[in-house]
Amino acid sequence: ELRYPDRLNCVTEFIDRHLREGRGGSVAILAPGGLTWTYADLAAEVNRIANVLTRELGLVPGNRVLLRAPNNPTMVAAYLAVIKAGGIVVATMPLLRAKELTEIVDKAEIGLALCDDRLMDELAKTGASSAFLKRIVGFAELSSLAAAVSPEFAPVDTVRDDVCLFGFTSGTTGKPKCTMHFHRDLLAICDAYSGNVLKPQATDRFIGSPPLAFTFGLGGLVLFPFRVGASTVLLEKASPGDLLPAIAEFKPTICFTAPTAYRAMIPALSEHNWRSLRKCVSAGEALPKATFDAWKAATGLELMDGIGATEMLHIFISAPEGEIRPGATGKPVPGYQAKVIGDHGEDLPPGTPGRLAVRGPTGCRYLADDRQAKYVLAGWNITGDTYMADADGYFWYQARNDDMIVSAGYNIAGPEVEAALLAHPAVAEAGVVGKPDPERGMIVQAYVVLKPDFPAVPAMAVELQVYVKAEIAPYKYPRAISFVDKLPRTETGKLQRFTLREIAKAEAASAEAASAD
Ligand code: 3UK
Repeated sequence: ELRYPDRLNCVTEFIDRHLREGRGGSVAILAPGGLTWTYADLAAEVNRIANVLTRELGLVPGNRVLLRAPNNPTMVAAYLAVIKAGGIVVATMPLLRAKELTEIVDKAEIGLALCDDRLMDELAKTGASSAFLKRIVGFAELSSLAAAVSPEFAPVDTVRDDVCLFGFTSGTTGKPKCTMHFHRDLLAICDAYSGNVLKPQATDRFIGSPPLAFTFGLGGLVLFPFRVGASTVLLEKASPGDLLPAIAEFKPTICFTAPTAYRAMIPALSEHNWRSLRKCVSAGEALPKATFDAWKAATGLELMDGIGATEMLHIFISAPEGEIRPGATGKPVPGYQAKVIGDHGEDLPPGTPGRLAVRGPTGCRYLADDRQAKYVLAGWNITGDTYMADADGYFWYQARNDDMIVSAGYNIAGPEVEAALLAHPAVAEAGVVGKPDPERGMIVQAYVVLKPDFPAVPAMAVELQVYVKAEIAPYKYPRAISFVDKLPRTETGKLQRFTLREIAKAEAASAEAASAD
């Protein structure tokens, strides 16, 4: 069980403790352009910003502060300064537009924003129209204010159950959901997932692509390294094409990114020196076995899959090295419980797919949302995923609950068909959804990105259909295959099946109109 003192400001554990224990000279942050911050440098920067927040910007404990920036050192310092000053961080994705920022500002009742100057425009539109947002401070102004104040700041004396961060997820549709996390949660994800599954050392160096506004990135690129006094490489640009050269330059040992990025890096591995890598974590969406196998064949490393959620802050099902089963997500992380339940909440036996429910120290608490009554039952969070448990307690991902395709009475999981397609040597990416069909209700429609040098011709579609029929139950094969240049994805690396479903629906409607003519 995870125990923390009643009075706790988590930033003291992530930074001040290292100074107290003589590690102030260890490197905390590296960034392109030669920037290096030790833990002492980081502590001073955090303290200066905390002084600006409390003395000049009027922050009082419990205030919510919006952060908007790419992954860079000032973003991290501002993040930790808000928490050290007793505030609540609301970090936002760099690609969000004014409309989405306004929804967040209104829902979280945010009065102050700290913003990288390059991302100011959309936020300024929000500020102009908001009843809540009173002040936006650019990073350049923040730095000049910070340079004029003391590098000492005593942490605000919060308790372990004080909220210190709001996590927003937009989901695929509708209004953004907001979940609340405590000071102790930020330590708990380090001590439960990172400490038991990832097991980093102070000598490790972390790198990766997820934005810090995505809690996958916050954990993997800030909290896990800082918990053990390790270092992190922050990249403002971290597409697969940027990540490999950065790995060659900075020689990190631990990498965090999404399955699609690992797939995209495989063909280019031979052109870069990636051999410093020891552990590679994959999350955000399902890791197909074909991707696991291809990464292992190319690097000798076993990708560490893990399912996490903003609701639970980080990963709650995964497997340590030596216990990985390719194709399975893993077992509940120590400290968490997971189960597969039926439509009426009953436990389902091994081998039966059903709804995933998870319970643990870090969630789930929605802010002002009737989702709490619907999706959190007796402490168990219903994640919205269909999973199957096996007799050994491993959990196997099937689909998002609404990504099941019902075709001529069969239930077909889109991701299973995608995984089968990805095992074919010609396929780079695949997205599979239901397409309305007058006879079958739905047919299985695949959108496929081919690898370079494979022709997008009808014979290729037939070859893929034959291939899938041999890999999985034949009734699951994609009756329709379209070749596309790329698939729609979120900033967090998730396939936007919602968008694919709309495309499929429009295609079906126009096909029907054409046949009626
Ligand atoms: C899906 C996965 C299969 C799944 C997240 C690690 O993704 C994160 O949080 P979100 O709130 O989305 C949660 C949903 O994403 N998912 C995530 N990982 C996996 N599906 N296999 C996986 N390994 O539908 C889940 O319900 O954006 C991931 C750490 C922190 C996070 N916030």
